[in-house]
Amino acid sequence: MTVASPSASRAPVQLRHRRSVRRLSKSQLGDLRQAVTLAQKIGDDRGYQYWAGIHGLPLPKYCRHSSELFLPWHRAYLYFFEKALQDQVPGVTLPWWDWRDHSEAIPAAYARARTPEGTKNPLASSPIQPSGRRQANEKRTWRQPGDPNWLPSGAEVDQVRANRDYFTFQN
Ligand SMILES: [Cu+2]
Repeated sequence: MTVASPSASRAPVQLRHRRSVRRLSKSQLGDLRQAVTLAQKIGDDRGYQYWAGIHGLPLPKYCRHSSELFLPWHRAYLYFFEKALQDQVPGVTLPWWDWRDHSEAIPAAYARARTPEGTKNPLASSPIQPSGRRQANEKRTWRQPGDPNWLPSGAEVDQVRANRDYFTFQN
């Protein structure tokens, strides 16, 4: 019986790390916006509508909340969504932000309708394909983040992170 073993000839995988949205260079933010813009133009399962629909609109959505799958499901979702964006602009990564800083609910890179150059910001809103709309006049996505002070405090997050039991932690 032959047992497969890892091949030493496999090409090395380049490790990428996600950056804080507040520290993206103009070029990095431009690459992200370009990747989303290009993905928004694709109508099949490589496109933005497909990936956005898994977690919101267009319907139906498949997001897993209130279960032990919350964290692994979202981690995998972001990974594959990022891969779809990298198919448009190689090397682009999804940025992160620490929402314990309640002074800014949605970072400006995502919140502003227009870019500093005056173009439509693809990170702020996206078209919704007609078949995925809840109502016929719902043509673009929108956010409803709520009051940032409703988010957990830094102390509350630290308390959760100190948990040593994964199932208690993720709940
Ligand atoms: Cu979700």
